[in-house]
Amino acid sequence: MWFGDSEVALGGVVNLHVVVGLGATGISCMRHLKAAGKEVIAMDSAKAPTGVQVLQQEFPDVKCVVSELDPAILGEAEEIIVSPGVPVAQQAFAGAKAKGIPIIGDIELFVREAKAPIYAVTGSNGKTTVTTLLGLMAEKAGRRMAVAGNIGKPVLELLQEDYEGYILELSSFQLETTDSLAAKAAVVLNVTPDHMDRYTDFEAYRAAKHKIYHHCDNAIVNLDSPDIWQPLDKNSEMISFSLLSQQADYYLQDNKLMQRGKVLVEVKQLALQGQHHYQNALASLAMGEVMGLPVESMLSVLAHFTGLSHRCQLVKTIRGVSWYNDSKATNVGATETAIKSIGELTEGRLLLLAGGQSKGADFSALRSCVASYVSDVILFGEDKEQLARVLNESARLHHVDSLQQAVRLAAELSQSGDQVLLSPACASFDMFANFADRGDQFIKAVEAL
Ligand code: UMA
Ligand code: ADP
Repeated sequence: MWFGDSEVALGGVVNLHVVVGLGATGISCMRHLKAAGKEVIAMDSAKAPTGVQVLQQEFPDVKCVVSELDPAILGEAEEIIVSPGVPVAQQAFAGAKAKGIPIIGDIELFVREAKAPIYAVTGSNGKTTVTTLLGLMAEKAGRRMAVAGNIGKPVLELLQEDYEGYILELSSFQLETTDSLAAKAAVVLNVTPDHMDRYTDFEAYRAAKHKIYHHCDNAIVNLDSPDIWQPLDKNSEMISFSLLSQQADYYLQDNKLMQRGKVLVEVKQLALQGQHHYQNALASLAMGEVMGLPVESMLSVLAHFTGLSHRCQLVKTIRGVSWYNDSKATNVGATETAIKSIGELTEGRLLLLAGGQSKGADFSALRSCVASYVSDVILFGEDKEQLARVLNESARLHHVDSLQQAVRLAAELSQSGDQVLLSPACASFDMFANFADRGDQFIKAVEAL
């Protein structure tokens, strides 16, 4: 379907740019390309994409194809700009690919224009936390740095203003379609399986994350997982962090965060306790070194940062039972981390609420940590049977139809001294608008107990 003048034919259109996906990213790409005077067509597989009204208001002359992607138009483009949520493996792009038409994303458009240094963060878990920490650390040091990317704000929105640096959270989807990034510093925090419905295998997912290191000046690497950063470009300086090895530049030793033999801080002085929080702190300190941030301002942020909503946050303690919201745990690695960190804190039982959309995940990695720490798993959502098949010998399983039922059942099953953890290991889109909506509904249900 066409919006706009259906008489318009493609013949004669030169330098055509096709923007695929009309969410937040697509709209930012439209604004950027139109401001640069480009000829643009917008396209979206949805019937009524969220950005279509903005598009019609701001660019009434722009043609927009909805309901499906049109391979013929894609095949006429000089460049195709896809949103992160658009898989480029789909058939509609085959012809364009065969013709060698570049398929890029908003990050590629951004890095071609950006003048200030880029500090780039990726990983399967901890991206938003580390990106936020770096933003707070820069602010504390009085530096004018922007924060954007997968965290929510499309990067192209930053080009309007002057900044002395850009702190970007980048997803594997965004990195897939970016070739010109040459970050001042880049970090892959960790890589555990996620988005397996989008990648052919784990290696393809890992390779997408690894692109963040291409042409970077300083590669910040996790010494505990060499497979996620090797090999590095020969011109990149390496700064390492580790939870296990004192050979790293930043590491954990005797409950202290260390920098090359020097004690930075005892972990008990940090607002957040637990191995993954220390990993995020060490990675942030290493990135901050390249950003030129004073250690004191970084440590001050770490001392006060109590974490982001929906990431393993204590909601409330009711009649001796502590209720934790970890709705942002949308993959197995995040849930494993939450179970271990809460499980190790508690003498009582741990009850887990999990389920949703699996995204092609293999849940078997959860088996042993559930067996070690969890007494009961309350399962909900589209792929709960998949979880049940894997966990049936690890804990008592209960099946429910809604998150509210899960909360009520957990209240019946738990007693003083126990912990209840919502950490779904799944995406939320089967039953909720997004992970934040799932977390908010959980909090509401807990508060109603
Ligand atoms: N669409 C198509 N064809 C398709 C698939 C999607 O036309 O085959 C259309 C949809 O109909 C929709 C549009 O694409 O109209 C949506 O694009 P999008 O999913 O890329 O969403 P945006 O609103 O542009 O948000 C994106 C990121 N979304 C995804 O990666 C799925 C946001 O990350 C990011 O904050 C934002 O750009 C700004 O950079 C969200 C996310 O879930 C938070 N990220 C994943 C994660 O963190 O696990 C990677
Ligand atoms: P991302 O942006 O990569 O999704 P977040 O900071 O939003 O990361 O955290 C997502 C989930 O991962 C939360 O459940 C959080 O508790 C968990 N998490 C945060 N940091 C780490 C880490 N370093 N390793 C493993 N899990 C983590």
